[in-house]
Amino acid sequence: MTNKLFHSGYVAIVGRPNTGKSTLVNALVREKISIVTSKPQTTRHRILGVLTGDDYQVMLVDTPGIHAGSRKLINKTMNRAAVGSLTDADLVLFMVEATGWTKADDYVLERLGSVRCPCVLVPNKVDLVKPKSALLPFLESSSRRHDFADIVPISAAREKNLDRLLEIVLSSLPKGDMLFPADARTDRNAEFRIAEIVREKLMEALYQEVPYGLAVEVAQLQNRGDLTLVEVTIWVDQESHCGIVVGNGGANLKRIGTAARKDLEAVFNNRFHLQTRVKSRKNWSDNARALQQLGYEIR
Ligand SMILES: Nc1nc2c(ncn2[C@@H]2O[C@H](COP(=O)(O)OP(=O)(O)O)[C@@H](O)[C@H]2O)c(=O)[nH]1
Ligand SMILES: [Mg+2]
Repeated sequence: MTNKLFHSGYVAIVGRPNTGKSTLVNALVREKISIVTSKPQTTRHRILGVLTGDDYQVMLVDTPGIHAGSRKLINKTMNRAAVGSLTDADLVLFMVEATGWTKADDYVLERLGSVRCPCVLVPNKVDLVKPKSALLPFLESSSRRHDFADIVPISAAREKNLDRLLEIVLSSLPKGDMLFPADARTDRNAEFRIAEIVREKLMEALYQEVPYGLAVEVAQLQNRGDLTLVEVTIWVDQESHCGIVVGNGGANLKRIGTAARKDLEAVFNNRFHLQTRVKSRKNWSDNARALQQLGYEIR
């Protein structure tokens, strides 16, 4: 039976790559749910951040950035995951950068045309708007682009105006039951989150095309009281990238492993022993079977 006083619903967070969608989910849930780097196309999956209050539960749907271009299967899969999340959303937050509207934002807006639920425009990174007086004209011109239910400028990284955004999110929720336990913060399991944290460190440390050809898989996970033992396999899609990832005398991989371990220990509140191995699998990002094995939903 539906609890009359309880509200719950899905809020899809969409936008072109790099606008700060994952940063927003982490800030609202107050935990690292989704990895963040300065590189576009960091988020590859649809990831839920769950925020529960006394009388509500919001499922914040972090999505891969919607983008034109690459025909690789992984890119199509990412776009489909993002656009698919719009179907069952009760509210859409469309994130752009407050520093300026781009063609890539138009591309996303075209895909929002058929969405039935209200769409709130969320211009992020207001801290970067210079001079400050440029914000108002940006908001005015943006409001003419679509019939937005509201426009809420924020800084996700500096946690500016998130209270106002949360108010709007909560007021949009339909009556509904709790779908996740009250203490859940995400729908993703430990293996997924561990692999993602390692991928975040890899993406930050590597350049050019190497980060985009990476996948991380947890091969072994063992809990021994206050120590967690993890073995991960890092997949690259070209043999020549193995050496780049490992670095001179293994220096790169060591640095990446140390950074990942620190984060894992903070997120899971436990000690970690992390072992990494690099393997190559040619063109995995364009291979349906490989993608499926690595947890991508191919439909
Ligand atoms: N200056 C500034 N940078 C931000 C803000 N929010 C996110 N970023 C940065 O923008 C980059 C992309 O963020 P991310 O959350 O991964 O974007 P996503 O691709 O949309 O998920 C990262 O370097 C973030 O630190 C913000 O409010 N201000
Ligand atoms: Mg992201």
